[in-house]
Amino acid sequence: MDFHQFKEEVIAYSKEIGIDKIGFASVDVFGELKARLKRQQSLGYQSGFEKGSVDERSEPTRLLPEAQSIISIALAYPSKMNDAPKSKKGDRRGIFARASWGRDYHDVLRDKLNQLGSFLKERFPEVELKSMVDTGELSDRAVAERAGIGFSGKNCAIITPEFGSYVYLGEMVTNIPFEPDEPVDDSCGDCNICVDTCPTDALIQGGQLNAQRCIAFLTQTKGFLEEEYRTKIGNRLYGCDTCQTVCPKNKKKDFHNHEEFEPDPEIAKPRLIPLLSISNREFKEKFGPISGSWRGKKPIQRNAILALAHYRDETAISELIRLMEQDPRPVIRGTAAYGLGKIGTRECYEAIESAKANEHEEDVLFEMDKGLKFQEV
Ligand code: B12
Repeated sequence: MDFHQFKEEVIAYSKEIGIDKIGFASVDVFGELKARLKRQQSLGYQSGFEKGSVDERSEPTRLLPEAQSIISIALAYPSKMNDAPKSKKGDRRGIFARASWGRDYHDVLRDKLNQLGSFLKERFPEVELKSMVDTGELSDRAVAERAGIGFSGKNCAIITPEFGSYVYLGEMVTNIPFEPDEPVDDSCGDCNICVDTCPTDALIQGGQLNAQRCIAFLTQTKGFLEEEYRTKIGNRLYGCDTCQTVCPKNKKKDFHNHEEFEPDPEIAKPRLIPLLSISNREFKEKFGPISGSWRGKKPIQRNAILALAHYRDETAISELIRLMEQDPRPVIRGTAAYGLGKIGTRECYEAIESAKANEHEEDVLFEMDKGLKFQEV
């Protein structure tokens, strides 16, 4: 078989099915990644969302013993929302990060990889393959970097010359000996804007992130949010885009190549107060199809309370009192108490005082006291 010709056919087919960029990489051990993963682990900088051992993550042949190449794909997503509703006083809204706009990208990229897999199988019936999008062992970024999709920026993102960093990544390990592509040159240069702008100093240095401090990670935790971050999270309900929006390489990059990634503004930038009383069924119906709902309703509601507190939105007081008094989840009761304290009207403090008498959970009482402390400031 002429694998050079075959590669050209795969590239042409990928364009036909709407893959924005494709690249080919060798299956050599990812030595630099291995060292980085070990370093991150020993420093406690990992998020805990990573799958597999360091060896599985950096040695593709552990995942597919007959592996000979990796095909990396990228799909561009929009950076601007058409007709974005304004978050106004008395009608405040939260925001989902761009990577959660439109339909869950995992489904869309998996679908593309399945189509690509069928194409390979038709022409090369003895093909063996293993596809991954986000939840697999491989580092999608390390693969993309090697396959020439883009370079690894100081904000950690893979930055493509064409679409900036607003691309989703996925890959397919195959037993076909495709010729590897050349990596793209790193062009961050002296620019350090992302590192300097990160609201929580999570970017330790260019290319190194302490995920435990990254707002994208913090929005996805299920417990009480540490106090240090409660204001910094702002109105973010899921994810954080700061290190991407400030990146000069992303200037004027806004691609609407895929209908699936077009955000519904009422979902990507939803009103905050209705989120506080949304039923499980309604949440699943409305937010289930987006990637930002994968951790369930609780973190989104906790973040919505913190966003209302951030805005000191007095129109939320009655709903917050209801949550503080009646919600079965301690994280929600406690965060509501804290939020009421921050909003800080007399009604808020009186409500916290009286709810204290019926509260037995220590964590929640602790938050109630924190809420009451705002009076002294
Ligand atoms: C865990 C995880 C997170 C964690 C930790 C992120 C992190 N930086 O490690 C949290 C929850 C914080 C997170 C946040 C986000 N994530 Co995330 N996440 C992942 C996941 C599952 C694993 C990442 C990982 O292993 N990190 C460990 C570090 C050490 O490795 P790495 O970042 O993968 O790759 C770096 C190293 O490989 C190193 N490297 C290795 N070899 C070499 C060689 C050279 C020469 C160089 C220079 C560097 C280098 O550079 C790479 C790039 O920085 C991947 C999916 C996957 N399976 O890979 C998605 C993924 C990285 N996330 C993604 C996205 C979109 C995001 C967010 C933008 C979402 C948002 N808006 O909130 C933020 C961005 C935060 C940031 N600045 O990184 C995309 C990135 C797309 C892109 N263009 O880069 C991925 C690839 C998912 C996908 N399939 O599209 N994420």
